[in-house]
Amino acid sequence: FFATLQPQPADPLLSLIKLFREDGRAGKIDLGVGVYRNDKGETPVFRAVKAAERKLVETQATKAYLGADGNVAYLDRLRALLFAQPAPSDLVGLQTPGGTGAIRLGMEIANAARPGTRIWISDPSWPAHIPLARIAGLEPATFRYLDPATGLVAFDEVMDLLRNRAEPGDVILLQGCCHNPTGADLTPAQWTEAAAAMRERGLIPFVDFAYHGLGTGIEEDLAGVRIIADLPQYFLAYSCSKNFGLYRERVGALFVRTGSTGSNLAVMSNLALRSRLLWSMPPDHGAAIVEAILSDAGLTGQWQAELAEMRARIRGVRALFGKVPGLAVLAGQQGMFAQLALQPEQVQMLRTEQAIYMAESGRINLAGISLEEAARFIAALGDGQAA
Ligand code: PLP
Ligand code: TYF
Repeated sequence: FFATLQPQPADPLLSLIKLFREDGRAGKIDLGVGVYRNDKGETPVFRAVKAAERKLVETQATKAYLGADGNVAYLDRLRALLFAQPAPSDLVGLQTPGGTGAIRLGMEIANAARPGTRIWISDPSWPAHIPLARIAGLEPATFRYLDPATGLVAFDEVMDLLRNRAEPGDVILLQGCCHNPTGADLTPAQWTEAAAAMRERGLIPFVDFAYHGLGTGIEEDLAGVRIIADLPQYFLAYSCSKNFGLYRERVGALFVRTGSTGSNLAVMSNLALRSRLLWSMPPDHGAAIVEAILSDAGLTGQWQAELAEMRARIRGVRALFGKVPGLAVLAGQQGMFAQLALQPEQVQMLRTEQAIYMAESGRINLAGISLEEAARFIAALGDGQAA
């Protein structure tokens, strides 16, 4: 029965977790998978999360099923956090297992509405985007995103896509902030220009928002999403994995602006049907934590302070790298990731000779390094480039 199956490659980013764990060398450095670490290399549970969990243990009265759309109070809190108030009446939302669940479900709905729709994905992007689009039935296509000379978004290419290459009804996948893997984000003025072009040409934005609060600030990081939110129809896939440190709890949400309240029932019931067929209903614990944090001013303040600490640390590492010849662009970019101009052989050499782990693409997770280790990494990079 299973003889027809071919072995599939493991996710290269997730494979790094295991490779790194198995490396016995002292002083090894993990710049691989996108998980925030503090200066000691730990990914601690947020204090606000611990407090919310204690509260849940005390107060949660049942673990009985919730409905297919998940925790409604959690969704209301996210809606209030993300959208200008009052949120439009044609905005529907559903809790999902992580940002990945939201992306998959959004793509399923896009394909259910218009089978085989083309979806434009930045090159480079998070490696799961293209296979997720394909498995949902969409037709992925790519556009060049980064200008390596400046470290900024190749905005002319983005606008050429939106004005000329994409066709009405195409979906445009954009990351809300802290672009993975480049760290290059659109400026608010560029978001405005891009949104105007999408409106004019009938393109449907699909925003993947997985790093809210890890860029400049909780409010500042919303600039792009708020501009897109004025468009008549869009998808927004939200993840609480990084900004609440809830990775393994699988907390996310999908919001869809349907274009008219008359479409809400059709869109929402199709979302509910497909989510039921994919995962029945989303896991509760993580979303209950987020709800507990966002519904308590004290916990919200604590969460905001912890996120601010993370941003400050990432900025510190960026500033340090920014002083290295050839890496100045890193100082002005956003979030945990940066794309280094390394060949796969150089990446391999850093791994075997220096115990420094990063994605084969040369993407590094800046939060993976302590300020102390950074000096060794920078020196190793110099050696690698000279070799
Ligand atoms: N989108 C991007 C750009 C990401 O980097 C990630 C990373 O994990 C996700 C979505 C999905 O996150 P999760 O499914 O863990 O919430
Ligand atoms: O890009 C990253 O490293 C994070 C974590 O299949 C991740 O987004 C990587 C691969 C994957 C799921 C999450």
